[in-house]
Amino acid sequence: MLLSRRDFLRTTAATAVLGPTLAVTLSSCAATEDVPAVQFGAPLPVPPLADSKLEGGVRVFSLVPQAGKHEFVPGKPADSMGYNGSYLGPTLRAARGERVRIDVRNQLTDATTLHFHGMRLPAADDGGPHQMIDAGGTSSPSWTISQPAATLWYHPHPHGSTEKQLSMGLTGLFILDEPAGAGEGSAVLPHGYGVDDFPVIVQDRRLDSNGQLTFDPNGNSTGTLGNSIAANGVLGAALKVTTERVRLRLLNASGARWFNFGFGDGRTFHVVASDGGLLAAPVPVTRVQLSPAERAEIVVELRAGEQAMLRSFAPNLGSVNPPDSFGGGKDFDVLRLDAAASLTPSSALPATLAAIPSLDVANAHIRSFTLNGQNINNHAVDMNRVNEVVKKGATEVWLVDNTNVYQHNFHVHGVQFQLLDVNDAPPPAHLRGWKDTIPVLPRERSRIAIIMPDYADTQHPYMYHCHLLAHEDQGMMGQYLATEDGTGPSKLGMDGMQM
Ligand SMILES: [Cu+2]
Repeated sequence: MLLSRRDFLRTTAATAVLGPTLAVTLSSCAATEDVPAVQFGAPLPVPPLADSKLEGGVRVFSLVPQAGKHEFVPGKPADSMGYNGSYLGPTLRAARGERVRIDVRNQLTDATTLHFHGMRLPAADDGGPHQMIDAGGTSSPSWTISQPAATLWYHPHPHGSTEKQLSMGLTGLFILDEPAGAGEGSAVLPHGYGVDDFPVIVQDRRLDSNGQLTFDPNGNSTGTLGNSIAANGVLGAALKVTTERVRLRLLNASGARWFNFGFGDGRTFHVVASDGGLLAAPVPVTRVQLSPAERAEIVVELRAGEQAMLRSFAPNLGSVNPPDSFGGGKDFDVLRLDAAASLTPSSALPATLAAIPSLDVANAHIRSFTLNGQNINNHAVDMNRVNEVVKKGATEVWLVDNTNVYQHNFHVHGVQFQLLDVNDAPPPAHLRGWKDTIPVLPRERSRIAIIMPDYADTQHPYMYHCHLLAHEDQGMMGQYLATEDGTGPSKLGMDGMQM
């Protein structure tokens, strides 16, 4: 018996009412199609805040990439990977102005890297594919946090194995705060970690009939699409809400799947932050779409005693495709919010959140990036070749153009940028804050304004790439140097190659 996903969701809803005997029957039925049956109600785990120690004014964290076992399906432990544990990693947290150091000890049997996605930092500390950490090896990147409060994240970036290592679970959040007493908008947004402020790492996972993680980068033109949806590593998660408003820090940590988040009852919620920090003001929406690696912080209001299902509706992947191509066309339940019988009052949302500076692009250097197949500007990455050299701290405008009939996205390391326009039209309000990753739908052209990194280095490049992980692994990536005067070598010396 084959069920469409929509029928399946209806069936699942029915089993909740009809009881466990029927649920078993329907589970075995649904297991014959591509989406295993899931009952919602498992408590949403909250990744622990990482311990840190102060050493001479430096906040020091310790991360150990390691193999483990993780149960997506009860009784069927899957081989997995995590940081300081068996799946995902602790949430790192530091404030603007603090100097941090991350001591990494690689206990995997494979080489890895540790990339800080969205962070303004020196290229040598970025953890891109040039900063390989051998099995058993260590690394200690260190820098000073110099950007606004934001929900960033960390993950491996070894060229050719990024999809595999992320698929196994190597992903964590890096939350940045304003210095204590800085008095910005987040002070009145929900901000009690694990109380009314929750990280929600959403991933599609491809599980086989034994509950094991698998991946299939060549399964379609955009990479592995999973058959199960995990929130913080759990299928069918539920969050007990005890306050009138909750802040959800949504990260799409999938390899290829796009999510179009909304609620089952169509309720309005507010987007308060994009990839790189708070928006100018809360933006009321009923949907927020995230391509892989994008984040959105949302604030949801609940009534006492109610349930609200966070869902992913069929994403907009561009009108040239049939709806179910490349991960379109499907709805998924993601996370159920269960409001307590009485709720602690929350502050009203502030009218304004953060000042987003308007970047002066009148004299900006303009560069073009054409996305075609798994190439950028007709080339797969050459790890020795410098594709672009920029002047440190300069403002540039990059044009990103997708000539394909399927979607890509575009991420630039070491910076946050602003989306100026999409096909010459202004972006929607919730995409007008700081970004580090933008969707690029079929035949779409976007312009972004970037303040280049403040660090000059003629040896260590930053990467830019499609964040569909199969594309990235296939070489849909380029590299740029930031130097004092905007000139530099077209090849990296052997000193720059640490692979
Ligand atoms: Cu791509």
